[in-house]
Amino acid sequence: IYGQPKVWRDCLQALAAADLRALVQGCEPEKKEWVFVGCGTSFYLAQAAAASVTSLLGVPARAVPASEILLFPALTLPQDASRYFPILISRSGHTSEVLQVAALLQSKAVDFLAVTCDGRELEQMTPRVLKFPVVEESTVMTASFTSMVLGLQYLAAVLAGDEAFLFALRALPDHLERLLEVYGPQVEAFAKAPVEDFAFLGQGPLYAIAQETALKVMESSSSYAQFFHSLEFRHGPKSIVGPDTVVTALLSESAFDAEVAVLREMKELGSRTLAIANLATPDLRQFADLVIELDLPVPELARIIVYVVWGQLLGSYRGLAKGLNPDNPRNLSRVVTL
Ligand code: F1P
Repeated sequence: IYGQPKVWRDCLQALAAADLRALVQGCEPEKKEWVFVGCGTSFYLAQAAAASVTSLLGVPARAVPASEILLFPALTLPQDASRYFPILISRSGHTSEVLQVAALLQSKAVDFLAVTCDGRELEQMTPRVLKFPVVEESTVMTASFTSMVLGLQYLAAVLAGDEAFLFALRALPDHLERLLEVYGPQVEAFAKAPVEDFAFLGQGPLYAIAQETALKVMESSSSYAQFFHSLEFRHGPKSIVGPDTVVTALLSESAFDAEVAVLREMKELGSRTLAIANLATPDLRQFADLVIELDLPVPELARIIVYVVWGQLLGSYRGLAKGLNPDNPRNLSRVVTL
């Protein structure tokens, strides 16, 4: 987790050298709908990528779990194969459900892009491969998640010709280095409290990040963690809130006031609260138990991978505090093969 600034720098270097336009030639998102596919963390990655493509290029894009394509194909993909461009995401390139989707696409002669770190079987199944220089020993995906989101945002920004966005992405490693020094120890101390019940709230592109953050905390610390759209939390889920819960708000800039109001309400109901914001207000500092202020002078969308790092740390430190090995969670394997 602490190595992410270096891993991002390596990925940015590889992306700058790659011919990204050629990778998607003939299947640009204005011509075909991009459908991002993955399992587990790679499905949340798919959601972050779809939101990024829509925001940067102004065209619809979607994310679906690989299992949904296999089990309910008519609900997920159009009959007419010329209308969509699947992007299959898998750190290992070895997950059975993703490989089965790849085989299905091959049988229909549908072109697809593979996004991966290890490559394995997946990269053999298509000439279009975006491979990231990320070596991750842990069962739990951390740097591979952030790097692949970074890479897919980079690809979308290249296609959009958005130089300012590319410039912002290139600045992220230095910013994260600074933030890890300040907030790493604070998250470590926060994670010592014996809490078993976590809720992560986010909206827009940060909803995918809330999902991934909850998964990190579940995997790394074997705790209960849920995720919700921030304002949805009031519609029922808040009945779980009390002194044994931690509610974390991933606060956007565009919906800041509405999202802060939810977090304040949960504090008043007795929950411990953690806020991650780009710029914190005095009011937020006053009621939240921990505030992580990113202070990133980059577009809101370019910040999303920095939001997930604190949940990665929270899960790992919580797991360590419980005497667990966060790299090797119980019941999990690095790759799910059926
Ligand atoms: C995806 C994944 C992980 C999860 C677990 C099993 O793998 O579901 O998200 O943490 O370790 O694998 P991949 O298809 O991206 O390799």
